[in-house]
Amino acid sequence: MKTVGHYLIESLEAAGVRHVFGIPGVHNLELYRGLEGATLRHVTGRHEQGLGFMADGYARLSGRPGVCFTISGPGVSNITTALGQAYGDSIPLLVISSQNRRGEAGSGRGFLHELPDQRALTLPVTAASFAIGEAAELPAVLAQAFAIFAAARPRPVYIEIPLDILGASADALPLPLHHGAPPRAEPSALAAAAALLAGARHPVVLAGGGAVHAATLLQRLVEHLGAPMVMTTNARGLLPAAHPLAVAMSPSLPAVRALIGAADVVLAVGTEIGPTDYDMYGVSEFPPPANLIRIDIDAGQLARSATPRVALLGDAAQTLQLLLQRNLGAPRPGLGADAAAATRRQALDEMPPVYQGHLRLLNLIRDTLPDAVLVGDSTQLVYAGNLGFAAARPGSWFNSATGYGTLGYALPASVGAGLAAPDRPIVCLVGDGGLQFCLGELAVLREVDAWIGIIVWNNRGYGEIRSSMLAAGIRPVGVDVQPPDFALLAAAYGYTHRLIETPEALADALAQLGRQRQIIMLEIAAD
Ligand SMILES: Cc1ncc(C[n+]2csc(CCOP(=O)(O)OP(=O)(O)O)c2C)c(N)n1
Ligand SMILES: [Mg+2]
Repeated sequence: MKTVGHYLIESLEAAGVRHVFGIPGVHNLELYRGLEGATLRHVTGRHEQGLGFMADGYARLSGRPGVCFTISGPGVSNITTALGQAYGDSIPLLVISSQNRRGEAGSGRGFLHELPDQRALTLPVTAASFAIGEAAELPAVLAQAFAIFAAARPRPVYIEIPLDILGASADALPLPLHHGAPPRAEPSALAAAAALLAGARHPVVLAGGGAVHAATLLQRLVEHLGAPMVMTTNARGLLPAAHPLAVAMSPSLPAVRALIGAADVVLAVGTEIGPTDYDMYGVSEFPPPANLIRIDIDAGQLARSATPRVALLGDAAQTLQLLLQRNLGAPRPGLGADAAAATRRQALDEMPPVYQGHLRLLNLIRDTLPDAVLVGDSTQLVYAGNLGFAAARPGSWFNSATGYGTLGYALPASVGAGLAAPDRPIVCLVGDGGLQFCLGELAVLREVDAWIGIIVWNNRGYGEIRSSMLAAGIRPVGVDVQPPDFALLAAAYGYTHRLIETPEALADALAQLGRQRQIIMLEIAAD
């Protein structure tokens, strides 16, 4: 008999899924029966939060949804933080969990893992959340999940399946359909956008995480228009670091704001224009540009944060392609290069010296390992990077300091990123505090043959919060938390550890990492 567990694995394989991140338990055993003989590779985490972060890092680099298996109850509550980060950053995740048997779930009698309404718990952090009541519902529910990933704003989807259904027969179930194409921008709106851009004398492009798959098209467009391109955290690298039109700097910075403010037309592509990028310190709201054109796959998002004069509802790549087929005036590639250069200089000058130092360190990492993926947590080095780090290429800079802003992300997300891009070294940027949130996932690095340098920014506590307390006139309390001995910790897992005291030592260690696949922890003693 083919069970629902088998059927799910078959459906995922048919959808092109190659990795699944999971933790088994008595409730989801039937999912694991389905794995026997499958081509899917199962990666076991040490905590469900870690599973979700792994799947997130995997999705960002592979462009495919990250898939997780969890048990009912604590498996689901543990993974919701990772769903929150993925929801905030529009990352496609599919979480499949078990639920108590029909009739037992939510009865209040105290069955193992009983959590009355798992769906309600996941609803605020998913694009869609499904509680399966009959096996026959599965083909349509899976098809909806795949349609969201293929044709809508990519965000997490949650599906729970009672354990009596997981073990039931699926002989009669058809494989889910794959359907759905993203919305296509209206010709009249495209014409209006093209006319505005063709007449622009000082255009600026704002690129966000929704444009990560459209790097080549964006480059063609900004080069045609001569438009400086401001990249949010999730868009870093869409123009290469040294490109004359690249402004890999936060639109929270006054100099970048001034550049955008002086533009006569602003084209925003796949960006929420959200506060964690555009008003990082909550100082003053981003002033909406007067002549704004927005491209977004989410109709609701087009109307949020800044009302555009022209709204183009569609996938970023497809819409840019359509726009490039229109008359955008004569090419004027050099137009905005001086303004972009002046903005970069001024924004850097305005930054506090300590951030400038952090940026030099990040540049050293990039220049020593140009192929590396820098995966960050919420820590001081990463904040500086989000303000002004120019990534070498797309898929080279992402972290959890924006959006939901959770600690603990970087280490497990590095595991997922490494699985999706096995030929690129990963540099994990994490604070001593953040690393302790998901410490258990260190074990997984060996199991997946990771190629990784974990840079531990050790300032012996919650440094950024310590500074915030001092700035707010609060005597620091609860922030000077003792880190473990990282050398012993690395040894416990069988990894190399180096205490890094100079930039030269960091460059040397990273160059070695570049030459040889290895797992190494590089501890930087920070102030
Ligand atoms: C889950 C979670 N809990 C608490 C916070 C609040 N928080 C933000 S940064 C930070 C300090 C983190 O310390 P560490 O990782 O050592 O980085 P540092 O600031 O010292 O560079 C804390 C506690 C958070 N962002 N996420
Ligand atoms: Mg710290």
